[in-house]
Amino acid sequence: MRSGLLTGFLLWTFFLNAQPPVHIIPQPVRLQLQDGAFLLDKNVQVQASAAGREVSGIISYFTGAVKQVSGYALPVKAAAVGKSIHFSIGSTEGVGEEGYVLSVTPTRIAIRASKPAGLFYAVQSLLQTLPAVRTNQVIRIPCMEISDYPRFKWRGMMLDVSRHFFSPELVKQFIDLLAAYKMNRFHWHLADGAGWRIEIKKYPKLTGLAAWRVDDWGKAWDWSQVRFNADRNKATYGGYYTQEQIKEIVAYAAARQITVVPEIEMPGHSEAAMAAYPEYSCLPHKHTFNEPGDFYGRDVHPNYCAGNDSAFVFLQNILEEVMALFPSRYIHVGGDEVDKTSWKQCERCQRRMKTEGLKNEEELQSYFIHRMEKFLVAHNRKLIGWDEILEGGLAPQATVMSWRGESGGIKAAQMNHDVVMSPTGPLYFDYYQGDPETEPLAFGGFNTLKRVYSYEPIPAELNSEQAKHVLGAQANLWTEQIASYEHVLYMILPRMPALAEVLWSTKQSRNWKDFNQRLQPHLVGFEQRGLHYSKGNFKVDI
Ligand code: TNX
Repeated sequence: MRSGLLTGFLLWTFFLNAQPPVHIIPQPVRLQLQDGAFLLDKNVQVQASAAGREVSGIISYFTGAVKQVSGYALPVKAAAVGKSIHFSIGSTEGVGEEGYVLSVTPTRIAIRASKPAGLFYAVQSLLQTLPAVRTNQVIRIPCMEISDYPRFKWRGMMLDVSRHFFSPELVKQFIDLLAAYKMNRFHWHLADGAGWRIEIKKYPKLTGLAAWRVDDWGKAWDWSQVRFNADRNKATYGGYYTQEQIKEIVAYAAARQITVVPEIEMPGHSEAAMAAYPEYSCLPHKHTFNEPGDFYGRDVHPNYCAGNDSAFVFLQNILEEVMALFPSRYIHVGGDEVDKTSWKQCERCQRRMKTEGLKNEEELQSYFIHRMEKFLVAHNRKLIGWDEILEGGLAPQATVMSWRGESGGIKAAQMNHDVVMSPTGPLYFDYYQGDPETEPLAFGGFNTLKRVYSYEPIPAELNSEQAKHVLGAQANLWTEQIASYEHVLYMILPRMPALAEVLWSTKQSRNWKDFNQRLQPHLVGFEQRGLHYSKGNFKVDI
């Protein structure tokens, strides 16, 4: 009896003093927990000591998120009194352009950064200490001091909206998730063989025709039955983003410190565009694009004709409209998996090779990309492309996205070109993350959570100068097999948060066991918010 009372007393005091665990992902560079807590209630006021639209946007993002979980609409004041949360822009030592300093005491939370980006990231850290969904309990934020900044400046995630289309609303939800984990590049794969997804005013057939197909391949994961839905969807399938919608998404992302990098694939992966405008291909007969995996399993793939100047004009006109919509310095021009057969069969291409002194079709591809780079550079933009752009000679200022392993990236960095690492293993999120027997059909491969978490973006082959060319890394979600947004979520959760930690936190702090522990409350949050995620069941990781 006495020992029962004692245990009860101990449990009670433990409960009163228990520090709610802080489970921030990505792990902050410096985090020091202290005794006590800031109790968030309806009397808390917010103070902004920095003016400007961007800062007030971040503050209303914060108060909006707090309102969702607490119900309190915290007032924003020029001079807050009492228990308060202070945002300020000012000098912060050692945390750089994206870093922040966050201090939580029982009466005051202070957030300081040299740029709005840092304030936004501090907000993300703070929000991760709140419940994931509406609660009627008092919210305790543990007292702590954080100073934090990212390891890499390119923390990216690509979404392929060509193979399957996702509405603007879903794209925004995707962006929200990236923002929650301090990711800052959204690579938007807007055009591929299976569908064109961006309105181009000059070429209406791209959206009138090339955005629609008969989808006889869309196997959607049936979430309620946990089995494949084998129904064949014969309806017209597709969609595209209007320029207005794109502007809105770009602004939405910018308010979350995310740059949207658009990709327009060339010279291959172009079946959809070629079906609408066959005159710009080498084989100007009928082209079709009926399947999400349209690039695969054909005899000859159409390419933009490298021997036809009007094909370049076509693409440059498209890029002009693209640049007007996307402020991103980088414009992605694809460049991967070009089937050179049509160029080999094309008289004009062969003639071009002769007049330009090009030895083979690889050099013709390089000529193609060089020409696009010249155009982009003249418009004050930078070209980025998949690692095939190295073949036949890299364009002088191009940045390489290394997907066929890291060798392309290593080579480019050794040539003093910037690089974004995105090797299929482990950064292709269309690959399996668990046992294929129980997982939804995936493209192939195995990229388990642990493999993602263990990824090191700087290859040992690079010396410290060359390593500076590695801007960061990104994961790619190709959607041949992914027809629903639930499935998108399932493929990126929780692998994306693992990648976020790889890209933000220090190399020394990486700890799989600790990450796993911090991840658990996030999984509960996903559950509570109805977000599908993989529980992971791949034995090698356990
Ligand atoms: C290769 S990665 C592709 C994509 C496919 C992907 C499937 C790359 C630049 N090209 O077209 O969707 O594999 O994993």
